[in-house]
Amino acid sequence: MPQSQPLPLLTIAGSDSGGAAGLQADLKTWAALGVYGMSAITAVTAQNSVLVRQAHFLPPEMVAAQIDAVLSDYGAAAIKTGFIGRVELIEIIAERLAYWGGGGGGLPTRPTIVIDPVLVNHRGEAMFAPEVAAAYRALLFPLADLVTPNGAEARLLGVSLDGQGGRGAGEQGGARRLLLKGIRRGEEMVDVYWDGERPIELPQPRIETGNTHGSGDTLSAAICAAVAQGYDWPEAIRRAQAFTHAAIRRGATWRLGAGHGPVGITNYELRITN
Ligand code: PXL
Repeated sequence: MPQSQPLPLLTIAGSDSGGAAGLQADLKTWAALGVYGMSAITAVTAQNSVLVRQAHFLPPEMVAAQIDAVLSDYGAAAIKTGFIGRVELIEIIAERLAYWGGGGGGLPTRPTIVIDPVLVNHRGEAMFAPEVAAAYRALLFPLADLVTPNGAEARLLGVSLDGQGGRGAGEQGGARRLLLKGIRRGEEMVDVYWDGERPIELPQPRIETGNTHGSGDTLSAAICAAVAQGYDWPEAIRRAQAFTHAAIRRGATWRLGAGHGPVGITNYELRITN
């Protein structure tokens, strides 16, 4: 059988030495979904399931060089950003995304851009100075096809949807589309999608486990892949939710690390059919 062309996807994200979140979660998700993953590293973190011990941010020119190297050769059907954490990195990433997305580098089609605004740790505590959230809004929101904050990040970014503290239709901060991730409602976890028209609530049964490290990254990465594969946004989000749900279920009872354990990213379709 002839092989179809792989879809190249780029994550601009931090390394999680523990392999649970960050670019490791993105690349595992993309491998499981059968797309071709690439990475531009923003920061190297020394972390495990218990804590982030250190973060070393790369120089802006090095982040730009990685983005330019891969896009000028492989191109990308879609791009996701994750852990960035510094205003000067946001500035250079926004500049390079505007260049490549605006046709400057001669890409045949504009890559879809998903911004996962990583601003808090898993306890919901802010990790960076307030200027970082402001820079996301000013520089990355206008370039984004979708922004995927959790509840705590939405508050730091000043975005809200109807029924989540907003007035009227909500405040989307200039982003074209928003996905508010992981709102707990009784025995359900609800993600709310909003494209400026009406919010779509997407509930999932809650899985009782502490092993959710990387779940937000996995969801955003899976959405990025599904949109690149041609699904419309609500359907891409549904498929990504199913994928993430399967990852949380797979890791729900395992014991990896003493703290906030990782999700079990896996090719669940292969597991089901084999
Ligand atoms: O899950 C968000 C996240 C993503 N990437 C890196 C992180 C974190 C959370 O701490 O450290 C590198």
